[in-house]
Amino acid sequence: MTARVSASDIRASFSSAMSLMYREEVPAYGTLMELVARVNDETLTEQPALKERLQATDNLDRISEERHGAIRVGTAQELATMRRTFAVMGMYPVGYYDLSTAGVPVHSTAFRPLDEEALKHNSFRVFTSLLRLDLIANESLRDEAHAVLAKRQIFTAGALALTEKAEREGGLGREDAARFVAEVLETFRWHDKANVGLSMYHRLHDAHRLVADVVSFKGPHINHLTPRTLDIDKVQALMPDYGIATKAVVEGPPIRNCPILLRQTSFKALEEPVSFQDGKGGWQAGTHTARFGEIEQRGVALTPKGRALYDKLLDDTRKIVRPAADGSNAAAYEAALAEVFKGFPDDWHSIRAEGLGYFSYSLSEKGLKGIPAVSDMDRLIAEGYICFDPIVYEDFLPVSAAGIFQSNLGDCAQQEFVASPNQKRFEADLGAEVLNEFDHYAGIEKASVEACLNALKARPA
Ligand code: OOG
Ligand code: NI
Repeated sequence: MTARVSASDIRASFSSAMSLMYREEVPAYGTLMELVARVNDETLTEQPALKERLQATDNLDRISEERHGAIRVGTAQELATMRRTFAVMGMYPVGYYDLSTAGVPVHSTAFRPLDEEALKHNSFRVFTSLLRLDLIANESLRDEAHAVLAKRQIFTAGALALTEKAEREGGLGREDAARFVAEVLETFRWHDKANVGLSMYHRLHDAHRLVADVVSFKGPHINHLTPRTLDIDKVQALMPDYGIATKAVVEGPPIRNCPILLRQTSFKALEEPVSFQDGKGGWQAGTHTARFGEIEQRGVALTPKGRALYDKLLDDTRKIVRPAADGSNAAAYEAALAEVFKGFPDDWHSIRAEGLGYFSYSLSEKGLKGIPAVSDMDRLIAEGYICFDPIVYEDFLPVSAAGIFQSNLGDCAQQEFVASPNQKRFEADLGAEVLNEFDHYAGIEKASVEACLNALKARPA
C-alpha cells in the first residue's frame, strides 16, 4: 500500500491548480496576483515590526500563497457531495450566511481548514452558496429551473469514485491524490456552452441574475479567486495603473492601525461570450457576466461582543450613507465609516482588555528565560513575560459578501426578498451541521493560554 498524502497537501495542490486554471481563464486575475505580491513585498520592507510578528507566528510563508474562492451550487445533492469532496482536502463547513436579506437568493457556508497547523500549511477556503429557488416567485420558472438542475452532474465519475475511495480508506495515495485534484478541478471549470437556450436564460436572468448564473451552466464555475494583501488600500489605488477597474468602496471596516475582521474589494465581472442551445441541435451566440477578481486584507477575529460592536457601527454608518452601486457617494461613505468607527478601540491592549478580539498567547523572550510563579495573565502580560498576537479572522462577513455579490450583478435594480434565514434547512441539505466560528476561535485562544500556563508550571523562576 502506498503512503497517504495528507489532506493539507491535497488542498495545497488543489488551491494552486485552481489558481493556475483561473489565471488562464481570467487574465486580469493574474495581473492582480502580481500587483498583490509587489505590494506585500513593499509592505514587509516598510514595516519590519509586522514582518517580525508574522515570522514569529509562522504566518509569513502563507501570505503570498493564500486565497479564497467562491462557487454557487444548485441542489442539495450538489451541496452535500461538495461537502464530501472538500473533506478529502481537509476543508469543513464553518458558519451560516443568509444572503436573502441582502437581495441575493442564496444561503451559504465557507469550507475551510480548521486547526492552526492546517491553516498555516494552506488556508484555502471556498465560500459556497446554495441557490434558493424557493425565494423565486414565478412557480413555473421554478419548476423549469428544478428540471434543468436535476439533469446535470457537476462531478466527473473519477471525482466521485476517488472521494468514495478516500472516505473508505481514510485518505489517498500519491497517484490517486494527483488524479483527485485534476478530476475535482473539472467541477470548477468555466463552460462557454450553456445548458439552456437563450430565451430560457433571459427568463432566468429576469427572475434574478444569480438564478441564471447557477441554472444555465454545466457546473458551478469558480466565480472569483481572492489573494490576501497586507495593504488593501494601496492595491486598490494601484489597480487602475494595471488596467483593472475596481469596485467603488472597500467592504468592511475602515482603515485602522489594528485591522479587524476583513476588508475586501473586487474588480468588475467580465462580460464573456457564451453559446446557448438553439433547440435545433445548434448554438446561438450570447454573453454572460459572472467572473471577477477580489482582494482581501484580514485582521483579528472578534468575539461575539466585538462582532456586535462591529455590526452596530456598520449599521450606524449605513444609516448616514448607503454606498451607491455606481460609486457616486464613495467618499461620503468612507468619511462616515471612519467617523463612526472611532467607537471601536484601535490599540491591541484595549481590544484585548475589553474582550473584543481573540488572541493567541505565548511566552516572550523574557518569559522563556524564566517566569514568576503566578497565573495572573494580565500581570504576566504587563510585566512582559507573555505576549499576545491577534488570531486572524478566517471567515466572511454577510454584509460584505452581499456587497461583493451586488457589485457583480450589474446595474440592475436591487431586488428585495423577505428575510428568511433557514440554517436548519441548509444543514439538512448539506448533510452536516456547520461549525460555529466563535466557538472555534475561543478554543484556539484557550489552548494557547493553557500552553502558557503549563509552561509556567513546568519552569517556575
Ligand atoms: C460569493 C460572494 C462572497 C466574499 O468574499 O465575501 C465572497 C459569490 O459571489 O458567490 O466571496
Ligand atoms: Ni470573495
